Amino acid sequence: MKSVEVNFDGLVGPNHNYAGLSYGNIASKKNVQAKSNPKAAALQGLEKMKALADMGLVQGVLPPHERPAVSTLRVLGYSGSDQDVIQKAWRDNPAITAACFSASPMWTANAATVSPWADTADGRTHFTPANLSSMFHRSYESDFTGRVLKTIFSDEANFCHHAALPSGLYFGDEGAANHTRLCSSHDNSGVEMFVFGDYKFQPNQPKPKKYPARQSFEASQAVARQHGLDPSKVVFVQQNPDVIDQGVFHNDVIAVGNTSLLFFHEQAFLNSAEVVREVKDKMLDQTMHFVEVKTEQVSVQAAVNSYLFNTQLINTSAEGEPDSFTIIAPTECQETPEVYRYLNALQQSDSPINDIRYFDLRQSMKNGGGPACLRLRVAMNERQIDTIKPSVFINDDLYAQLVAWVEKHYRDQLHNDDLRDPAIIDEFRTAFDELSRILNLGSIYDFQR
Ligand code: SUG
Repeated sequence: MKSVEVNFDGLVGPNHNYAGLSYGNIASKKNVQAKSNPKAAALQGLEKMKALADMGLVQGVLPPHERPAVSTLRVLGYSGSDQDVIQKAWRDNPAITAACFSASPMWTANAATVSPWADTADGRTHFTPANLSSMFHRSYESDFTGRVLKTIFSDEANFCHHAALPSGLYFGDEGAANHTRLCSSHDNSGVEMFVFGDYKFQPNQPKPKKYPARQSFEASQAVARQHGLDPSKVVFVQQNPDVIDQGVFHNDVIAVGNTSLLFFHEQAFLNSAEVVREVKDKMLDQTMHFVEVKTEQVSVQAAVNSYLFNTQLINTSAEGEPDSFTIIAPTECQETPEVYRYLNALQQSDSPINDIRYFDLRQSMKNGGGPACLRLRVAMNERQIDTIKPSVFINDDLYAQLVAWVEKHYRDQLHNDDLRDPAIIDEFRTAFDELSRILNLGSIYDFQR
């Protein structure tokens, strides 16, 4: 039964804003308090989804989370009506309240780690929502993420859902942003590569000095264990702590892989040569392409500014033909001269990367989220796809409905101070309520229950 890559992109919420919430994420810090354009952000994301669907990929959509996160503020001791909770919290604690308005769940590469059926002991596809413990505004995403994943991937014969790992830094887990599956085809078992920032239970190991390592070794190991992966097909790789200190807060800012291709910067890992050797060994006789970018070709700084490695690698290989890939890149790659030069040369070279398409995702990029951050990959076979409600898959009709929904409900300018407007809660809820009907997800939001 043929298996394919399905991307589930996060739909940007009407609350998209720049609050400077992510320490170690340079774009987030740089754009703090800038005016956002939620309408443009959502339309840019939808355009990418539509383009991938038009390329023949199965493209899904995940809904934005309810914001403001009244339930989180209640856990923090605020009470009364929803309006009371928000207004008291704004008066008392503007920083915490701003963090309860973030649209960060749009970056669904951080929603969960997914191990497809071909790799797992029980032949089901396993999901672990990421606890995102390292940043407060993301640390409460996992409950709703788990609810959405269980609603969409509801067939227990095909899908298995785990709880997020224990919260706190010991098991900090950032999901698929630090996980890559390499395989000859989605119908065959592959090698799952888990990239972590540091060890939490082993002293005297290298770690970043300036910015936090968001993913721990112990978290990566726990996810691999609970997904029932064969240890001889798993690779644990330490990120180079020096690049974390240069703004590489997730591995997907400096490396990306898909099926038979690993595209990475030479400084991405603590020991790149060892990574290549171990992947080759564990892939046994399956073909692998390694495209390693040298510092003299692209500096780490240029990679971080342009998000060269936060590109999507789309496998466009035809049966019986040599492997071939298309890169989905942000327009910042065209605007960063050394990166654009590199990409043009790459396309002409004998690497399997044959085509590059550029997308304007500036609204997301200004918070440190590129094309690959916006999608969660789930390789699925036809039987699994058939168990999923068609209402979450992008086609011309759903695309048109979502564009109309965005046009109707989203502002084209939002400043952080606007979030204090008491009327904004109803404005957002009206949009979320309508969306849950468009996507046919039932009463998924807290305010609907
Ligand atoms: O976690 N930015 C996100 C960006 C996530 C990118 N995802 C991947 N690389 N996979 C983060 O740092 C900024 C929000 C703000 O500052 O308003 C933010 O959360």
